[in-house]
Formats: sequence, structure tokens, C-alpha cells
Amino acid sequence: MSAKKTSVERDVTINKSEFKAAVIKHLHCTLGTDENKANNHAWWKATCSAMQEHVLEGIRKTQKTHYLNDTRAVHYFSAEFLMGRLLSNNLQNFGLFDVANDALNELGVNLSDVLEEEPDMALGNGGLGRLAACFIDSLATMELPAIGYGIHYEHGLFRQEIQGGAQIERPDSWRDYGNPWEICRPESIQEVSLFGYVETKYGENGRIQKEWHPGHIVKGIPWDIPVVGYGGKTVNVLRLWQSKASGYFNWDVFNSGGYLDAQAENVQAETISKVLYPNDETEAGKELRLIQQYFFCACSLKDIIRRYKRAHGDDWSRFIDQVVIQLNDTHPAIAIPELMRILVDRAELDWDKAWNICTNVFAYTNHTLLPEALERWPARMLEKILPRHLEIIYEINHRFMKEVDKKWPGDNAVKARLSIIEEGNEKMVRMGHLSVIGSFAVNGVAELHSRLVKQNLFPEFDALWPGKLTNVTNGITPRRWLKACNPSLSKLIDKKIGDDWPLDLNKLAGLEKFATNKTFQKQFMQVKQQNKQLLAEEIKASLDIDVDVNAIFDVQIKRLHEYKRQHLALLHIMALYRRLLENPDYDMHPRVFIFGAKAAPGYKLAKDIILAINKVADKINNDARVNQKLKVAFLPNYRVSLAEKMIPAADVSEQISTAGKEASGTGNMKLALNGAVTIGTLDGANIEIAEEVGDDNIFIFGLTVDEVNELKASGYKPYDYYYKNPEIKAVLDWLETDYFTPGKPGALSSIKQSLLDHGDQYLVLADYEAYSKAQEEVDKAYRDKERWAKMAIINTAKMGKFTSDRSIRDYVERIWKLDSCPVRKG
Ligand code: 475
Repeated sequence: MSAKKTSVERDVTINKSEFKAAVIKHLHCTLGTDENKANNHAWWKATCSAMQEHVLEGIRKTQKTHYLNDTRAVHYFSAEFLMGRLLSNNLQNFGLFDVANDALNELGVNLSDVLEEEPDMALGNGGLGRLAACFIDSLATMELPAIGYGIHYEHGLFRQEIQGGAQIERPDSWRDYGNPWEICRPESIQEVSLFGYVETKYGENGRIQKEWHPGHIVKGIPWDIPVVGYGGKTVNVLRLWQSKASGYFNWDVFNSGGYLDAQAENVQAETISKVLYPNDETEAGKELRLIQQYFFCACSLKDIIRRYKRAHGDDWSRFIDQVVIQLNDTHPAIAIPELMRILVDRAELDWDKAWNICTNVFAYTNHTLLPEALERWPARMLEKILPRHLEIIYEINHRFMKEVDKKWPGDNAVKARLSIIEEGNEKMVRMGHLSVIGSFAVNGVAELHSRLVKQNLFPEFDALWPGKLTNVTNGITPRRWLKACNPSLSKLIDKKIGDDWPLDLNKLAGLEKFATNKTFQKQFMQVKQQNKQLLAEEIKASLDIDVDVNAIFDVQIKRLHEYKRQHLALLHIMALYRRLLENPDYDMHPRVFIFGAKAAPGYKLAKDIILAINKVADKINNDARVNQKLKVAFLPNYRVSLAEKMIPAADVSEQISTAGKEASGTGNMKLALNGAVTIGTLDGANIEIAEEVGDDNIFIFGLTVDEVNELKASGYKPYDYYYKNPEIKAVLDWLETDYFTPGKPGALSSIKQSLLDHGDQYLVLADYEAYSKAQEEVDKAYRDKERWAKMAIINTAKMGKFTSDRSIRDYVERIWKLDSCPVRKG
């Protein structure tokens, strides 16, 4: 072995017998049970508690260090954090995974089984929430002072069951049996006001004073979730707020309104943090959602200001040096008028000073261009829930309109486009506009996306404030998404290039020179085969489907959305089925198409696509004429912990969104990192992945953004494709029969209708042929074992750019201007 070996320096050193003793101690003293009685759940809790000793010590040291150094810190505001499981990650990051494994082994307990006991912390929908989780991992790993702020949802994203092929939603109850990681901090409880009215007063010297008389006050209880950096030195926290009734209730306000009674008060207050809205990329427009957003922003700002005042008293002059707040999409945008309210109404700063503070504190990340996802709140709703904030928003807008008039004198059209207020039947507040105006930096999440944010979403803002709109390409944490989820591949990489790649992912480039080495190819593909075997067992256990590990494992995992085009993959699967039926000798390498996806409960067509995938799967998997070559598996309840099992086993990664629609994607990065080869469109970060791996190591197909626009401008007619391509016609017609839904013809016809009669908004039919051809190329490439192994290795080797450490470095250097703050022993 020629490779140089470097070991990661670690803060916690504890050996096997000490670990054993700690676990036993907690089994006895924390759980009140013993080795003979304990089941896996008890072992899990005891192991967590043993770890928590080190975690708490890490938090204490980290906070002390940050306090003594009076550090500037980033505050990551996000309505979602999709954390997944914590035990294996924390063991991994403390460098204690193998120690724990051996210790539990000696106790007759299997660590993998114990890890399976942990419910996922699924406080997010998809990409945006998981990105937040990867980012706080990187922040801790890079020893940066940072805190995540969000909501302590009692119920995270729903659990998905599949019944008769259809999605059924069940409540998620991740903390029903207690969560060993979270720490309640009653000493930091905050109170938040809602509803009521604003009184205008005239103070001495004629100053107008506004006083908000709230109708309702709720308590925010902070729960801290530890975020252990790799190496275990810095342990930051994720602070999540739980709502509780405060006991305060303004009867004057509510008796006159008459729509709440004392009984309802507790329920109302506790409802705020009850459940995560399960809509990915659609704006729900619900009152409770706005209250959730304001609730966590107001608690978090109070928390930040309390901490600031402890060090700096009432002197606001250093606030912008100490505090930067990153808004994860517009969900926390209400923090902007809230900070203005605190500064103007409470601290009595004059408007310009307050605005200068705000616009130096906030930065905003946009995650989507889909019009239905851009948040707009009815002005009337804001007026009812947050009357003072609406006034402040009007004032921000008034002053902003004057600025616009200076740049484009008398141009009312540009004013209407740029205004925070959208006039119309119902006045709406545009949260994206508010976020751009109230922030000092705005970023998209991949090169293409950021260009489209500038060109299409906020063109005049870019002209008004050149340089404010920028790009930070997303990333993923290689600790969770390679080291922890794919131990076999990690060990192989360690042997080849040393074990410091989790901290410096560009080191993976060192694998490239082995891409054509026969021995390494064999080892790499053997690991893939083992991982496929493990997933095959999972598929058998969960769906009772036998899959052949020699088949191509073709994986599409992401939220179900028309723009992500799971139905494009489905049409192609049906076409393969049809080709095999028409010609039993049809030449293709056996393939297993594997899906994981949740649909928003109210998204009818998305649920129909899930039903269709399952119905087509049933037919194909049970059809002896084809099922040696073709299988389809839809794994229910896709979530972080399931992703960790699917990703290491994938040969092919499906990234087939309509060009211009997927802001970045991050699953694309996770799959490529684990040696899957992408079939994808020139969309989001796929473009940057293609740049890294080179055209020979990715299957790019389909319309580009410009071609999509041209086709739409020239009048796209999906029926043309239907009549021109007999295969498209055949599969769409097939969907309408009762072949897949015996006795229920038409059960799947909504998909055909959306593609033909409703205009095929996402150009599925326009891209079908190119996709089908690209899939033939995939088939050909896979059959050439050496070629495929080389492609897979190069994909892993070239993913260095996509570590979230690089994304965080970009934010730190270009936006946050933070210094790292090493936490020392002792
Ligand atoms: C993009 N979620 C991915 C990822 O940047 C990108 C919106 C509204 C309400 C609730 N959830 C949302 C999103 O917009 C979202 O998840 N966007 C995703 O963000 C991280 O990689 O392309 O679709």
C-alpha cells in the first residue's frame, strides 16, 4: 500500500472497557434496568446517554470558549432541520464508532440493531431541511461559532404507508418515548406576542411612538440538540422552540373579537409547534404557518439579543459585528420587520440607524423559482396577527419605493414589479422581495439557479444593487453521506489514500489514478455489490420482492413532484416492459428501478404517480415473462435513514428534472459520491457535477433551459409527441386501460391527462425520446464492466467540490465574514 496515512486528531479518547462501563452505568442509573432485561431500545438509550456525557462536556467547553472570545457568530434561521438519526453520527464524529461496536459486541449486543432503534428526527420536508442539517454539521466541524434556530415540532414529516399502492399518511411521533439528545433550557424561555392592535402616541419633542397591545402571548421553550463536529472538539447546538400557553390573555381584545375562549387558549398556543407543514415547494397560505414562522423568529431574536446584551449592554453599535443571521428561504423573513420593531419601538433607535443594522445582519438564500413556492401573505392576515409588523413593512416599502424612483424616475411599472406589496383583489405581501430588500446578500444554490434568480426572479434588484445577488453552490456532509453510511467504501478509500478525506474531500481526487487499475476496480465494485446485497435484503423484508444484485440498481429518491419527473421514469419503465413483451429476446441488462418519495398530502397528481408506480411495479414484478430482466421497487417512507441504505447501493442516479426547475439538488451529490453514475438533465447542480466528472462519466440528456424556453414560447404541443412516437402513445394509452388496475380502468388516467390535455407543463413528452436513448447508453456502458467501474470510481473521486465544508467556506468568506474559534481541551 503506497498511501500515506493520516489520523484525525480527536478530543475524546476512551477505550472499550470504559465505554462498556459507561453504557452499563446508564442502563442501571439512567434507565433503571439491567443487562438481562434490556432490549435493543434500552441499549440504544444507554449508549446515547454514555455519549451524552461527552456531548455535554463538548457543549460546555464550546460555549465557554465562544463567550470568552466574544466571537461573531452565524445564526442559521430555518423552519426545517432534517437531522435523521444522531447516534451513529455522534459516535462517528467523536471517533468512537469502532470502540462502541466492540464494547457492545462484548456485551452480546449488535450495534447495527441498536442504531435501528433510533427514530429519525424528521423536522423537515426535503432538500432545504437536509441542507440545513448538513450545514450545521460543517459549521461545527470547521469550529465556527454558529447556532441553528428552528421549531421543536412535536410531529415531524408524516410517516408514509402504502396501502393498495396508494400513499397513506400517519403521524410521526419521534419523541413519544423520549429523546435522549435534547436538553431543555427553562432558564432561556422567551415570550412572544400575537394579535391585538397598535396604539399611536405622541411623546415629548413630538416623536411619534407606536405601542403594540398584543391580544395573546405565548411562551417559547428552547430545546437544544447537540451538533458534534468531526473530531469532537466543537459541539454547537441547534436550538428548537416549543410553544406553550403563557397564561397571558388580553380579555379586552378578545371579548370584543369574540373568537377565542379561555379553554381554547392552551390548545391554540400549543398548536403552534405541533406539526410540520408537509408541503414541499408550495406555499400553504395558512394562518398557523405564519404564526409558526413568527414564533420561532421572535424567540430566536430575543435569544440573540439577550446574549448580545450580556456582553455589550445597551450599546447597539457592535451588534452588526457580532451577529449575522442567515434566512433559509423566506420562511423566516418575518424576522426582518421583527428586528426593526425591536430597534425602533423598544430600543428607540431612529429608523435609519435601525435599518442600517437590519440590512447588515440578514442574508437570504433562495431555494426555488417555482412560482407556487414563493411566499406571499395576505396583508389582511398580517394585519390581524402582527399589526405592527404590517405597518413596518409598509414603511420599509415606502422608503424603498423612493429609492426605486431615484433609479427609474416615474416608472410605475418597475415600481409595481419591485414593490413588497402586490396590489390586486387582495393585497399581498411578497416575502421574497422583503428578504432581498432587508438583506445584505442574497444567494441561489447552484450556478444555473443563481443566474436564473438574477435574470428571471429579481432582475431589477440586480441592477439596483450590483453584487448583492450571488451564488453559493450547495454541498453535503461527507461524514454522514460517505463515512457513516458506507463503511465498506470508506475503509477501502482509507486504505488507498489515507483517512483524512472526510475533512478535505478534494483528497478523493487521489483515487482517480486507480480508476483503471483492475484490482482497485474489482475492490470498488465488490463493495458496491455488498451494499446492493444489503439493500436487496431490505427490499425483501419490506416489500417481499426478490431482486438480483447483478442487475443495475437504478435509484430515484426525492420528494414526489411533477417537475422532478418521476413519471418520466415511469413511462420509460412501461416502455421497457412493453418492449420485453413484444420481443422476449429484447436485449437489455437486468435492471431494478428503485424509488423512494413522499407526496404532499394535498397534491393529488403526485399521489396518483405513486399509485401508478406501485401498480406498474405489481404487474411487472409478478410477470414471469419479464421479471428476470425488470423489477420495480417503491420503498415506503423515504427518509434520511432509508436514504443512508439506498445511496451506497445505487449504480444509477436519476436526476431528471425539467431544466431550470431544480434549484440544485443534493441527492445527486450523495449518489455520485457513493459511486453511482448520473443520468440527468442540464439542471441545478447536475451541470456542475458534469463539469467535475467530465462528459464521459455522466449521461446528460434532454432540453436545456434555453431550449425549454424556446419550445414553450413557440407553443409546445404535447399531442405532437403522442402521435409521432408510437411508444409514447402506447404507454399513455396503456395507463388508461385496466391492465395495471384490474377492474378499475381509468384509475391511472390523470397522468395521461396532465401530459396531454393539461399541457405537460414540465415537458415530459418532449424529453422522453432523449431520456430513452440515454438509458440505452447506460445499459451499454454497464455491460462493459471495466468501463463502468472506471466511471463509478471517477464519480467518487471527483465529488470534492460538493462537500458542505466548501459551501460553508464560501458563505464564511464571501457573506458571513466569520473566524473559526478552536475549542481546546480542558
Ligand atoms: C430545492 N422547500 C433543491 C434544496 O437548496 C435544493 C419550500 C416551501 C415550503 C417548504 N419547503 C420548501 C424547498 O423549497 C426546497 O426544499 N427546495 C430545495 O432546496 C436545497 O437542492 O433543488 O428544490
